Amino acid sequence: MSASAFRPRAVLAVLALLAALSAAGLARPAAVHAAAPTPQYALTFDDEFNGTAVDTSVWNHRTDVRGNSAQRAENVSESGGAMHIALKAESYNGKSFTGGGLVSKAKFRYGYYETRMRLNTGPGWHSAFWSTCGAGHDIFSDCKPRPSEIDGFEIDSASPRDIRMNAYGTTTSTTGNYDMGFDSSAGWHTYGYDYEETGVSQYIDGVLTRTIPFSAADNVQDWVNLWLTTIAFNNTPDPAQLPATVDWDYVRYYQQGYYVDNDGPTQAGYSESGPGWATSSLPGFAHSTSRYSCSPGVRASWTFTPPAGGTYRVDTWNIVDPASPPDIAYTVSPAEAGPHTVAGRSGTTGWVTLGTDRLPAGTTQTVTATGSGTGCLRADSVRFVRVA
Ligand SMILES: [Ca+2]
Repeated sequence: MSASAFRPRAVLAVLALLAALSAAGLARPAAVHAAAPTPQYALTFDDEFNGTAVDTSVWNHRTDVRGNSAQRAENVSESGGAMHIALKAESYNGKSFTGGGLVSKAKFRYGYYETRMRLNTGPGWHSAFWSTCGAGHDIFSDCKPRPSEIDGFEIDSASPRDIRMNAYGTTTSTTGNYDMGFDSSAGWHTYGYDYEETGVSQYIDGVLTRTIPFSAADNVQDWVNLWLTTIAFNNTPDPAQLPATVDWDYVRYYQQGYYVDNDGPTQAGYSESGPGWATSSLPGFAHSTSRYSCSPGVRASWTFTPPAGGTYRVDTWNIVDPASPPDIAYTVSPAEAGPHTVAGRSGTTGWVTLGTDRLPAGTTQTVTATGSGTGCLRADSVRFVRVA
């Protein structure tokens, strides 16, 4: 993804509109957003917060006790086209302050996440738009072992001009605090992060501001829930400035790449035929499991229906091993080229491109690998990346 694909003129127009609305006293701009990094990204999840109550079919509430606050479901409301997290001075669950937040029930991975947010005024509160595993009850025991965490932004209300982005996997990386050039409690702004295999990039009002690159050793590759939360943390709130609210206009998630895997949230698109299939000791993409069968004629298939028409590149995660077939036959249907043969015993484990095809919206594409009986067919993940 390249920053140059952004449309700064459109962003400037949006900013001008925001300024006009603000001057007119309209606090919440309607239906304006910075949009995804390139047109190849498709919106695959969103909540515009246009209802009168939080959609609990989509969201769990953050209800843990952390830092200086306990989190309460009743502190989160939806009205006027936005979601609001109320920040209060009240005794609850052993704390003197309460905050709250939402945690998606669904897990996501690579893609561009965006929200528009207006911070509270007054110190002591820590707002974050971030990705990690969990149901919101206890961030340290919801998921074991602790998975990747990407903090698309963290803002401490004691320093409302400063933002940071962090990535936690095997290693820890942070941009450190830096000045956004505005007070995030004084108005609405758009905040995004693009989480990809190769790193995570932070966007403010549609402008790429910071990138944290990943190496394979960083291991920041998990399926994770999406969190929009505000807790009392890092500083002590001032009761004289409470209650207060942090307002969230919407949350949107866009994807350019779609992964179909034998395990995890997309395993419904994976199927096997023939005897002898078992889970391998060889890891698949991003530390997932892989499958294998040594029987002749067995097949593994991956199916994908794009959310938007376009040109998609098809890659298979090829697990190179001395026991793999020397040549693995792949078919892609429908496809503009093929069939394809992938070397199973030479080279290194990783993505191998099978082809690039135009797919109308709603067309299901199927990738099939067939075992020859010479060696053991290995099956893991196929990705479909929209390139045009
Ligand atoms: Ca896998």
